Amino acid sequence: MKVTVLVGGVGGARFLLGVKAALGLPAVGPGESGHEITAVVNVGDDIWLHGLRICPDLDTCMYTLGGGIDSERGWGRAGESWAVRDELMAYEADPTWFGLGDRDVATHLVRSRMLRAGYPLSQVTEALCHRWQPGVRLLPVTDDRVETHVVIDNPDPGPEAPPQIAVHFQEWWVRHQAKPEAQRFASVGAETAKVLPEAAAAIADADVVLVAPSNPVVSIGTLIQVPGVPQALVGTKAKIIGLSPIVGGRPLRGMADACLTAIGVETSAEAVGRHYGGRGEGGLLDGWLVHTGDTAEVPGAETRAVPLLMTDVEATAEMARAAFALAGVTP
Ligand code: FO1
Repeated sequence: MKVTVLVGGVGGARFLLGVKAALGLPAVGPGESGHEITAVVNVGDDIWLHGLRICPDLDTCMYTLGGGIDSERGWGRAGESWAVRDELMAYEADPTWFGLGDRDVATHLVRSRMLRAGYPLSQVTEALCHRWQPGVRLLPVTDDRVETHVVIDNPDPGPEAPPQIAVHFQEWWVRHQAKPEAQRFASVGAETAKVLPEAAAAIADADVVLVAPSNPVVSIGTLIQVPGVPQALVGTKAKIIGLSPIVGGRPLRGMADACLTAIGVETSAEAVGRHYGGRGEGGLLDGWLVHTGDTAEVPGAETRAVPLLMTDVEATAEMARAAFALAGVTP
């Protein structure tokens, strides 16, 4: 069975562990099962810092599925040390608000060297995954630069200063902890970007497409706006099943509520499902899984309530199985 999963960062990576387990693969590392899992990953969080290209969502998926993640943080490497970061701070080399671990820096050095040599991000990712063996095909949604920037009120509006400024998503998310009210999100580069052909094909040829419980605005929202993705989603014969990242009116991790509020969407499983839209009404979803106890009416999509807490791999595998069942496919 060909399973294609649209993913962002931490939640998406954890969900992929369960998808692998549900298909008889070891959660971490490579395996043989006759099934093909392709993860189409958001690149909107990516950023150039200190001359290095950092791809948080791709790295979180690669490290999580390859066994190198620091599972407490949900990003970066296990067993990390911070000498480079501390030296950068000693030089007062801005930005100092983004923590680059020493082991993680090696990933960014390899990636940046390959990008500068002209390799596209998809080939860079394939090369990095040769070491990590994630057991799924990890594809950036595009090889092009698409970055999420956030428009906020100018924190120091001098007489000449503009009333609003745009900051990179990472600055809003990490430096400001998503506190400044996001006036809107801009996907810089989206208008000229094009979907990675292999990613479009993975959506078009899938037996089922899953929308991971990732941030519905800056991860899934950014991903499905890349030119070529909407066409692939409309055209696929596969059922498209989403899993709510909002449980009991709250995001399980991260600050998706700050993002949803910014776009005028209530923080609830039903509101996110309606935001994605039912496929029968021209939206994204054939099916929408919400957590037991939550309810959701999504016109044009079938909704089911199942446990959606990714407490361990088996619980997450059950979520994937529920999504397969809602799609009417059996591995
Ligand atoms: N998140 C933080 O809250 N603080 C950090 O210093 C930080 C550094 C970092 C370095 C590499 C990386 O891949 C991710 C990092 N993140 C950090 C997480 C990152 O902001 C988020 O994982 C995603 O961008 C949101 O999905």
